[in-house]
Amino acid sequence: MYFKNWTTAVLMGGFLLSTTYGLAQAEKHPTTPVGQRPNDVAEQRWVAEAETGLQEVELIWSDPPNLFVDVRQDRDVDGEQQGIAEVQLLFNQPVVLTVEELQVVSTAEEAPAAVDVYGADESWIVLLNRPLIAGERIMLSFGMPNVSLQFASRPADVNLDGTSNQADVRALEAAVIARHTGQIDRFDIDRNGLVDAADVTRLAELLDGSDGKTAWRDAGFAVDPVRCCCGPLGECYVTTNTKCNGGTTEIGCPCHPDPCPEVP
Ligand SMILES: [Ca+2]
Ligand SMILES: [Ca+2]
Repeated sequence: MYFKNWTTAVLMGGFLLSTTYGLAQAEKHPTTPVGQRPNDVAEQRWVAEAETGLQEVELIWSDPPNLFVDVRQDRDVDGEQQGIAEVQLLFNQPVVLTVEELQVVSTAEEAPAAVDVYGADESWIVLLNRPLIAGERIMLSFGMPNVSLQFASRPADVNLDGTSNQADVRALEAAVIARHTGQIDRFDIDRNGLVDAADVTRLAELLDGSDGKTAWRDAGFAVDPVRCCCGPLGECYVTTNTKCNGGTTEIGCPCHPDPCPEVP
């Protein structure tokens, strides 16, 4: 089960992890250097880890939550880079995670790598060697079946439709007028904890490329999730294409079992 509502996830995460990390840690989001938008999707062979014997493990909470879209990258805030580079995890039972078990698949030419994993029992933190770059999508999996997370960076795409344009400004303005506090991570573009007119200004900077940074107006982003595909010889691979290659069939991610069962 995943908490798809960000605020719920943060609040529950703060509560659940309060004895270990505290709410401040749960809300922390390190950053991202500005990167160029990946052009084409990448496709990577999936190498499944050996059977762990932890079939019953469930990821019951993460920060960011599964399928989280970061719409605020590409601008530092008070000297702090933005972007997803740290992932906090809470499992339903004690597990042991290692860097070697982690797999990261990305639409970027070079996927971010997990450089550190620390924690104990049910609570773990994964650190990537870089934040997601603008426009990137990744899938993170942990060497256990049916446990993976997907994140994306889509600067300025506030309404999450895959394009950054004036419609996002209108969506944000509506949130400001409505004093929207339910999805602050989408609407608090300048990260000051409030949703107000200053966020509209910051969004305009994202769209128009102030300070010599990329202008994201009319940028189009793929919104499809990363998918896993099974080939005729049982080979499983992960792709960021919009569909599996010919002769292969989409299956659930991460690839498990691998080799995957032959699909009739
Ligand atoms: Ca949009
Ligand atoms: Ca704000």
